Amino acid sequence: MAVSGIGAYDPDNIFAKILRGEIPCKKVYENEWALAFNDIGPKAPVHVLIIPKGPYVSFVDFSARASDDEITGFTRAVGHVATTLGLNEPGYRLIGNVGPDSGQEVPHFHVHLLGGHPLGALVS
Ligand code: DGP
Repeated sequence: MAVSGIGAYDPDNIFAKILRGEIPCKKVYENEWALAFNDIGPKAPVHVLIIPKGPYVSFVDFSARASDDEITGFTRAVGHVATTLGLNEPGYRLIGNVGPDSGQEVPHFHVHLLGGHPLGALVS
């Protein structure tokens, strides 16, 4: 079910539980500011979710409230994962869903990193 609006952060959302170690995940990478793990329902051969460790509902929330260190650490984690998975040359896609129109299901900001085969045009 899609997130119905951008409200207050829910500390019981699934990704918060993953961050607290209450739900297992297949970790791909972690730094001080971010955690990357495989999506439970992959839509491509590589489908990694990268989440900041701080409590941010959406990209808007993250970009407005996160510290410069958090934003840098998160951004570097995304680049590191793409690089270490060997995706830079064939390419990959980053998607960040925000709010109900996007179909965002988990109200903890995250980006999807998809790759491993041709993904086709998103907009044509
Ligand atoms: P979004 O629609 O952008 O909110 O995508 C949320 C993604 O999270 C979706 O692709 C499925 C994934 N997901 C949901 N629950 C879990 C979980 O418990 N573990 C993992 N690894 N991924 C999950």
